[in-house]
Amino acid sequence: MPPRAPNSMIDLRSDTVTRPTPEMRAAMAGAPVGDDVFGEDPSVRALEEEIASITAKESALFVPSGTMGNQLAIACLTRPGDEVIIGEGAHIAFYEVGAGAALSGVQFVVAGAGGFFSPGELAAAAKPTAYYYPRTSLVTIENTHNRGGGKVLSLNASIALGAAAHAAGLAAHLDGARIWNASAASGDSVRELAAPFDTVSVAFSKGLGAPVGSALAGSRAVIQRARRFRKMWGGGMRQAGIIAAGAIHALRHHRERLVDDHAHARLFAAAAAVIPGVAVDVQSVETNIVNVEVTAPIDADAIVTAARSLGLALNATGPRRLRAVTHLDVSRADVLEGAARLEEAISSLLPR
Ligand code: TLP
Repeated sequence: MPPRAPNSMIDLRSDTVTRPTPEMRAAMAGAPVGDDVFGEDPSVRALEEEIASITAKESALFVPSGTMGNQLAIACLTRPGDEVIIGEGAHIAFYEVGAGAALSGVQFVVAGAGGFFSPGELAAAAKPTAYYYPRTSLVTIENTHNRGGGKVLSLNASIALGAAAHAAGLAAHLDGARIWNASAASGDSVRELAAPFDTVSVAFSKGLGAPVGSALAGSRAVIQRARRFRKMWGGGMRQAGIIAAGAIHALRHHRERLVDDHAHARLFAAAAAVIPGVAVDVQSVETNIVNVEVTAPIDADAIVTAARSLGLALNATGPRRLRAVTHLDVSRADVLEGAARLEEAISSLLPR
């Protein structure tokens, strides 16, 4: 990474803000392409095969976004009127513009608290089978959990939840937008973490640093249906090999370094934890997301504005909560400088 100009913005809003590296751009520029709506783009096919192999599912589909991957899973695994079990704060229900209701006609029910839930909480959330209840047909889990501060769902818990869903006759989908981080942090392979689920969506444009794209993996039959919905929803892409090549490059070159992002997140968390006016649960930082709770009587939005004027971008994810995310484009020095800028921003707002 080239050294950062002293006062340039340190952007910790999301791991989606990365720019393609020169090597990634070169791979994209040189990618063999064809018309993917005719199934003729060799780079897209190669990416889909690689994802099917990494996740150990029969088939995979390249899609423009994580949102489309998740929503295709819902469309394929439910019927209108069905209920889908989610964890608290699940991206699929709270940050995808109501797509589950609009596109698939489903409603959501939250199991447990804090994002993850146990097999018992899953069973409690599933509706009995009387004809007047909505039919519970699908369970979705997020690993890592975004709202939960990048927490990893362990392999044992994943296996237990998948088994509980299947025993109750429900399908199970894994929102694996950050499954790469979960795998890097836990040492469990993506294949193992995805195995308990019927479908898994994975993202290339978050921790892996590609500019565009996600994939949905699952059985051949489900992915065939998903391909039809993708076209119906306007997601059929033509020479998409240009962007698929960025994803392939990211898979080959940016997975091993995710542990650096995790170390940087822990470093930021430790530095932020001692700032007067905020609290950080340093122990809970397992991957690249840090939740910062504001304990001083200051709105998170006001901190975001003050921090931005000092060259630090972060997100307010609640009235008293900030989120910082580490990624490919921030170094160890950047996160330490970011924490210093956060301290300056907060101290400028504290009542004297
Ligand atoms: N998350 C984004 C924002 O939308 C909040 C972020 O900055 O974290 N699943 C999970 C767990 C996600 O975190 C996201 C994006 C998605 C799905 C959706 O992916 P995209 O943005 O590609 O549709």
